[in-house]
Amino acid sequence: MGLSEAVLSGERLALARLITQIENDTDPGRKVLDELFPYTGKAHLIGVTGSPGTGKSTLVNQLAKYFRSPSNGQDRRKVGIIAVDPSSPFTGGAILGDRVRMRDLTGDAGVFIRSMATRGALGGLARATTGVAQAMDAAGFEVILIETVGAGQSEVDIARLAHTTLVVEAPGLGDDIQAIKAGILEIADILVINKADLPGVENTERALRSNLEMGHALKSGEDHDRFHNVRASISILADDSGWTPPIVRSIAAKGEGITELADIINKHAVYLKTTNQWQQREHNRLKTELKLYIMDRLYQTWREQVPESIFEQALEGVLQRKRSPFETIEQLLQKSMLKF
Ligand SMILES: Nc1nc2c(ncn2[C@@H]2O[C@H](COP(=O)(O)OP(=O)(O)OP(=O)(O)O)[C@@H](O)[C@H]2O)c(=O)[nH]1
Ligand SMILES: [Mg+2]
Repeated sequence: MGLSEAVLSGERLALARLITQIENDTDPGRKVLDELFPYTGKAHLIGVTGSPGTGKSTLVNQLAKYFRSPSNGQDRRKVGIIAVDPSSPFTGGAILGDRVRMRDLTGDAGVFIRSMATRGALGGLARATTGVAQAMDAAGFEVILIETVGAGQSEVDIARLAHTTLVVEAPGLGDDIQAIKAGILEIADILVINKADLPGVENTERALRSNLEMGHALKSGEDHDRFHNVRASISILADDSGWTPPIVRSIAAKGEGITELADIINKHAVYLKTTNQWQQREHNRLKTELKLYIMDRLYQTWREQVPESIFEQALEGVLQRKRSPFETIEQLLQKSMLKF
């Protein structure tokens, strides 16, 4: 049996092998993904992002347990987890910590966990993450949780690869919510205030709400009076698509608020499907994916044509302020065979 068939039939070892190939961006790995692509598109991709230490891994662990629970009144769903760690190497503390936190999920054949670290060039991580999500999707994992630290553009890109994006905040990160600086609130479908057992929850919620109001309500001309009659935990601010990014509180460490959160995640999927926006998201998602591939591929191809010495020389010219980066790129492009 080939690797594709083995993955399709749900063999864990085959999936693990394929994922390694995807991470290393090998030709055979790409070929298997090509073969599997027609079998993808079934999973609900859920991005979980937010500032470091807000409890994302703990939350992902709890959500996975919930989706695996036979007692939640719904079908048990197979859950894939991708923990993307943009900073630390594979053996890093954060990932080791995640392993410990997710220990209670191991041994369940309906859960597959993979941690990934940054490698390769521009777009490499997002590309690999997409590939891993596709592999899990083809292998029959119905819910795929993708955890990223919301610290920069690459995390935002990864979040865009999801159907539903959770932005996780926690009290005590300072008056200014860190994620706001990264513009990450704009990509939130659901806002989670985790660590709701800590003091300052009200402040965090107020800060989030006022930022949402600035971002969404004024734009869409919502009637401000409506804000006063609303349940504290639910925001009525609608984005352009008509979805209201709710604010949900949780205490992931104690498993509190998880049922409510899972419920809203499911509602978001239903909402997307009944309003045709699932297709719209798929369109946007695949567009982002194609863009990432193109960026990655063009950059790699171009770099292969430009000898390191020439690149370094050009960089030196920029360092000495002889030429601007823009002029430098123009010159380098003229020297290479790739024309734009
Ligand atoms: N008080 C409290 N602590 C929590 C809660 N949820 C998680 N924690 C703790 O917060 C710490 C960080 O949790 P993680 O789940 O690793 O957070 P993370 O966002 O995944 O962290 P990074 O991946 O490193 O950004 C751990 O010590 C958790 O036990 C909660 O609801 N309340
Ligand atoms: Mg984590």
